[in-house]
Formats: sequence, C-alpha cells, structure tokens
Amino acid sequence: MSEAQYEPPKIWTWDKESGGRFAAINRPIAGATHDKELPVGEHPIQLYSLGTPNGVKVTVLLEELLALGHAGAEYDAWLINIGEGNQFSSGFVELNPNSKIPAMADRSGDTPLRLFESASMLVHLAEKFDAFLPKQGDKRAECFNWLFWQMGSAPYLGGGFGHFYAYAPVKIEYAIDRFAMEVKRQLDVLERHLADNQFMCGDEYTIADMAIWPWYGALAMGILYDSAEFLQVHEYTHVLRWANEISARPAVRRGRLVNRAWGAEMVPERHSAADVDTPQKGDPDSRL
Ligand SMILES: N[C@@H](CCC(=O)N[C@@H](CS)C(=O)NCC(=O)O)C(=O)O
Repeated sequence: MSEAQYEPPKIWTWDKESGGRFAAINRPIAGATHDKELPVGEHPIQLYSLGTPNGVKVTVLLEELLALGHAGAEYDAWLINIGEGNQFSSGFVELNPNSKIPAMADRSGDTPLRLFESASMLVHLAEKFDAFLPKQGDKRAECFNWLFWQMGSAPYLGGGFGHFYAYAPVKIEYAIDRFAMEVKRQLDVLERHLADNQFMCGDEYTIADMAIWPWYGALAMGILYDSAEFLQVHEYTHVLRWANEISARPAVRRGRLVNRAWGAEMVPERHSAADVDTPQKGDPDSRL
C-alpha cells in the first residue's frame, strides 16, 4: 500500500482486511456477530468495559462516589475484550448498539436502564448521586462545555493521532502531521485554560476532569502511545500540574486498575472493593 499511488475506486468495497492492530475487529456493518447474554452480578450498577481511557473515566467516577460513601454506587465491572470481539455479542449490542466500551446497566430501579457513551454514564451517575457536577448556573454550563469538548476532541487524539502514530501498519507522514498538529493544539487549549484554573471547572473537581484526564492527562504524563518526546509534552506545564494532582487521588488510582488485563497490577473484573484492594500481578511489559 503506497500512499502516493493509491487511487480510490468509484465504489468502496470491503474486500480485504484494513491491516494494523485492530484489523480483525473492524467491519463496516453494525449489529451482533454471535449470541451471548451478558453476565449480571449482585450490585445496582453493572459495567461492561475495558481499562482504556474511555473505560477509565467511568471506573474513576464510581470509585470517587464509593470513596464519598455512596453505597448505591457499588458495581460489578465485567471485562469486555474488544480485541476478541466481545463487543459484538448479542447481549452487549442490546446495551450498546454502537458496540463500543464502556456500556452500563443501572438496575437499581424497577426496570434496568441502559447507558452507552461514557459521558452519558458520567452525567447519569453525577446526577443520581448529586456529586461532581455543579448544580446550576455558569459552573454547570462550564462543566458540560468541557465534558463535551472531550467527547468531540478525543477521537482526533485516539482515532487520529494514536491510530496513525502507534497502530497503523504504515507510517503516513501526512496523517501523522495532521493529527500531531491537532493534538498539540488541543493540549495548548488545555494549557491556557489550566494556567488560570485549578481544575477544568475552576476550583471544583468534576466529571469534566474525569473525562479529560484519562486522555490528555495521560498524554501529558507520557503514558499514551509512547509519544512524550515526539509531542514534547513536557512543555505543557499547567496540564502536567493538573494531571499529576488528579493521578494522585486514591480513587483515580483504584479506577485505573479496574477492567485492566495487562501491566504489573490489574483487576480484570471487579465485584467488590476487595478486588481493587488486592490487584492481581501481571506482566509489567504487557500492553493493551
Ligand atoms: N464515544 C465513545 C467511544 C467509545 C470507544 O471508542 N470505545 C473503544 C475503546 S476505547 C471501543 O470499544 N472500541 C472497540 C471497537 O471499535 O470495536 C465513549 O466515550 O464511550
């Protein structure tokens, strides 16, 4: 495949694997590939996820809520291995027709409530427990501004920069340039904002921080795509100050372990606090 020679045909057809890290799970159609129900545990909240940045947003919020004493936030976190196509089971697709982790069922009411899209889960849980979301006014609007900024921006980081820099089978200069430029611009948006604000919404730690940290905090801390030097992330000193403060929170440390099935410490499934208190030992060199 040479980028210089490729001439798109009149009609795109799915006649070969796209190549690269996720080739085996990429397909141009939605829906289930196999029949399999999702397991259901004993807690009000059932989470079906993986410890990627999108998954971590939700486990961090659940751990923060538990740390505040909200027993109703007790949860079972089941592992969905996206590399093996677990997101295409009939049970998962019933919860999330978009076949992406995280997906959640809130079973605390008469009928289970399905939730997909991580921001939808963050808002649902923050409203349900009246925590980590300003109640009204400017601060609430600002929290939503940054929450949805993350949802709109991170695909350029993950699907754009991360994909072409770390996962694509060929290194395409045009694509890497385009997305490195955009990701550095996004980091600078955060840098300027965090120069004057302790957290994304001023002095209050909210779901906007929980959404942004696993992507841009991790990027600034050099733990995403092995790209710290390439993007010169040390230049974003305010982002780093904010990222370090958040990563030191006990609930963030706990949330990061859940649904993680790689690395030195991991909690592939979580059914009680004890699972996170005593993480399993894994291979320190293993990666997602
Ligand atoms: N906007 C979605 C994005 C979810 C997403 O992209 N999840 C990825 C993992 S981080 C996934 O499940 N990929 C599996 C696939 O594409 O088949 C959210 O925030 O929940």
